[in-house]
Amino acid sequence: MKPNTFLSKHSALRHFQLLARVTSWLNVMRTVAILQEGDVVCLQKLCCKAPPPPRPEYDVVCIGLSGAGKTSLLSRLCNEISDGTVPTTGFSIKAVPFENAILNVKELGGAETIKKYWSRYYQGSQGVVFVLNSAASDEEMEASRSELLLAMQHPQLCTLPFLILANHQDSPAARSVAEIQKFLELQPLARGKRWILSGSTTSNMEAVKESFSQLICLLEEKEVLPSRI
Ligand SMILES: Nc1nc2c(ncn2[C@@H]2O[C@H](COP(=O)(O)OP(=O)(O)OP(=O)(O)O)[C@@H](O)[C@H]2O)c(=O)[nH]1
Ligand SMILES: [Mg+2]
Repeated sequence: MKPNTFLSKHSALRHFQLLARVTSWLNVMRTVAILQEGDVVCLQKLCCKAPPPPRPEYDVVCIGLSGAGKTSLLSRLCNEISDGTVPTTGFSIKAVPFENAILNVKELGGAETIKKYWSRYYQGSQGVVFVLNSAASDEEMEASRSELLLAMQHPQLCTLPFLILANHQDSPAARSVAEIQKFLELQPLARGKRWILSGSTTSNMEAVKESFSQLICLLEEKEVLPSRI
């Protein structure tokens, strides 16, 4: 009897151990199954989420006399830090990313030898950025004004929104935005046109981004708004 009892106890124990192993294995399997299920749900959520809509792109031409700061501002907007900016020979194109849009900005060099060819590169533009040096001599300010007025009257630009940046605002000799607005006498010519005049400096790029955001708002407007002046 005893050996039999021992055997039955022994086999019961083995059965119990086996059962425990199978149960724990089943639990593990169930846990893995649950995890996998969860993972699938997560993956589905990640993969099946609609991609964000593409940002609209606008082609913008950037002009202004040499040294106004066009390359410096655009490089910083693209997070490119360049020491010792060299004058732009010909033109340079940068895709400048903003939260709601991408601006493909074509900067035209402002040197005397290049300036006369600016109008050849206007075609296809949807907006204009005009940069001037607020601390320039009166003579250079006058030259800037003439170029701006020519651009505003050009058949390929006259209906487009303009962002005018009175740059170098950090310079001690810089004229204020109000002084520049008075000096430029844009009112008669710019009446009915969409334009923004903002002060800017490479040392405050947040303000520059805000000015570009306002330009993007103008670019997004479907219909031409009445005079902003
Ligand atoms: N203090 C100061 N210096 C600036 C500012 N913007 C540009 N500069 C300096 O002005 C010089 C000319 O700047 P650029 O960006 O090359 O000017 P640009 O308009 O591209 O000139 P071109 O390519 O020749 O038409 C550089 O030495 C810049 O560092 C500014 O807001 N403040
Ligand atoms: Mg340049």
